[in-house]
Amino acid sequence: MTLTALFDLSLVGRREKIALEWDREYTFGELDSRVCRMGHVLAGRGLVMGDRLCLYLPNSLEFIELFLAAVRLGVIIVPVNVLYRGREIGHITRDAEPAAIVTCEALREHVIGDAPVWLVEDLRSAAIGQPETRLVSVTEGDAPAAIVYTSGTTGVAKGAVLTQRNFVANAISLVTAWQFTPEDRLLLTLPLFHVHGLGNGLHCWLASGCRMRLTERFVHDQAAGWMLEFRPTVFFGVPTMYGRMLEWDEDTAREIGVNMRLWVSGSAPLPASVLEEFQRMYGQRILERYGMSETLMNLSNPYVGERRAGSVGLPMPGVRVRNLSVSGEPVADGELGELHVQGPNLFAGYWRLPEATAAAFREGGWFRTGDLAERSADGYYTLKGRRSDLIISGGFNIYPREIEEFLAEQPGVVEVAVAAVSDKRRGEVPVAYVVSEGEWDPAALEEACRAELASFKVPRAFVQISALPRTALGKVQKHLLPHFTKELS
Ligand code: MLC
Repeated sequence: MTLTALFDLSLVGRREKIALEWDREYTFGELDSRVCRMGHVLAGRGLVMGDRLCLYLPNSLEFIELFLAAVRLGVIIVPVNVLYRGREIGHITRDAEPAAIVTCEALREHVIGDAPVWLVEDLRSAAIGQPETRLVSVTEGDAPAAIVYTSGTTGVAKGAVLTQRNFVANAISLVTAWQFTPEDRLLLTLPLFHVHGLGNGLHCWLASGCRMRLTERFVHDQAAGWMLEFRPTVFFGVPTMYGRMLEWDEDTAREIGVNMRLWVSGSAPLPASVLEEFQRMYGQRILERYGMSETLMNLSNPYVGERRAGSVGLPMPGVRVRNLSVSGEPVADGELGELHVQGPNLFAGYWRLPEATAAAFREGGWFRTGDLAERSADGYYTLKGRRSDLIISGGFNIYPREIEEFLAEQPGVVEVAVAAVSDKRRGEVPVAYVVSEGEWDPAALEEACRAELASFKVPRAFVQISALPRTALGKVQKHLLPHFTKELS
């Protein structure tokens, strides 16, 4: 099945129903017409099947229109985190070779590279006079729908190619497992440039035909008001958001809880203390699930049944999960292994990187997640750490290697290691340990990072050390870095 066929169940099948609250209410029919018009704009600018189109845009109605129009034309969307800056954007536009990068006036100054820049403000005006006839290329479900950049141990972001079928399988499986109906009301504050907001939020909405209120982002001192006003039945969030919601007053929490049927958490581990306190205040138990950009959703605590604190639950429909030892043998329940997954949700490979793609899979199409896990005797998986030194801050992934490589290029930096320090609000934040020569100027290092990297990747502190702790073979031992004690929140 293609995404267009799946989404048409709502866009065509529920034309009169209210679909979206953005600046006003839109029916599915109106939305469909807007997508048709945007399709003509894109086709008129010469986009054809297989072309890449970067979207460097905050959440908006136009983001949705562009995504859906591209999917119909077989154009591959490359979503770009709005917090990315020069270095990150430069890499993506060089690597994906997009026909254009769509951005807005406010973000334009950050776009570098040779790709043509299309302003969303212009596309919006151009769409007004377009016909409402449908342009749909004949694609199979195996056609790529998006390339989502995800960093790796190499320090350079790799493009995970997700097919239409990957997204379709994910949406159908979530709608079923989490019991979505057209009567649901989804409040979506997650960014659409990541698979959590896009593949879960946007696609569950369109596949189920429920009503969605979209906001530009999660603003913690406004979100309580949105919830009281919109009365959502479903909310998708990262643990930082749930942590923030514990700061709201108890009456508000109780009131919000009355209409809600499902709170889902993902993208970073949910502390058991947040789960318990949230249940006390809101009257419901958050459902924790586990996914990745390369695989979309893999495991979830059950909708009906025990939602176990600290566990990411059981395999999603259609997903096979194995816990394997280093040599590829299944490990016994209760023992630590590396989590491997297989199913229709697995991406097609890394964009133009056959070697990295081959390295990511084992025989039989099993994808190596890089996460270490244990399975209980009754089948629940619990994540116990990662093979790589990935840092997750507020639900955004940070690969230390990328920051280390950037800092190593700065004047006076001899050697550098970036490691995670725990943070009450964001879960983890990066801290840089630097061996330097000449004058020690941490402010200059911070400024350089701010200019070229997303704000969540800028180290929260720069610590000068005399040498990096290394093994006899020269590998940096991050656990031996001086313990960082300064309060960061
Ligand atoms: C954060 N910022 C944003 C932003 N989100 N700016 C623009 N648009 C957004 N969507 C910036 C803020 O301006 C600020 O910048 C800094 O980030 C911190 O924001 P905050 O609101 O002060 O902090 P906080 O209350 O901690 O909330 C942050 C947050 C954000 C939770 C809203 O971290 C967030 O939206 N996280 C979601 C990440 C996500 O969707 N991950 C999914 C990955 S997919 P400054 O310059 O002042 O620091 C994946 C697979 C899976 O992992 O399984 O889901």
